[in-house]
Amino acid sequence: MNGQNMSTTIHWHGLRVDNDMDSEGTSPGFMVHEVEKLPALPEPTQEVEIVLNTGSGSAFAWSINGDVYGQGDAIPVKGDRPTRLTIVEMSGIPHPFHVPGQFFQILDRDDGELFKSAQLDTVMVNGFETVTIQTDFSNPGVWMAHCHLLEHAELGMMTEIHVGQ
Ligand SMILES: [Cu+2]
Repeated sequence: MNGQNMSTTIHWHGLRVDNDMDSEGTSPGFMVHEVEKLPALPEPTQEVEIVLNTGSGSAFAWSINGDVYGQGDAIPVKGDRPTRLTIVEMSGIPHPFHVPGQFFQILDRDDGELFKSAQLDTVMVNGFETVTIQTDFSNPGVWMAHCHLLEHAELGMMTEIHVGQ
């Protein structure tokens, strides 16, 4: 589902769906809503780059922004402001990338289907692909962003996003 080209694990989060979007273009039980016309997004006032790659020096490690989880710094962002995230895949391997606690919309991608939804929390980033998404970071706190292939997450493809007030 969701145009993903490989299997992954799924866990459901509470999705905030406007009443006028409910059941639009979906089957009963589906919680992801695809709509043709989304509200125009505000211009982003902060930008974050997330680089997905293997871990340096090991064929059995995965990294975000050059760091295997636990070796690097968290990503600090200011909350409640439109933020553009550029996710760059460098290894050639696809990763379903999960940004917990927030919802985002895909702005642009190099290949794959441009899935039109304002309610995503995971996006498939294909090998060597760059995907640009936008979120408001409306949910403050410490959130563990990670690849949703759990073996990649366990081998380091996780990072903390610290969403401030
Ligand atoms: Cu992965």
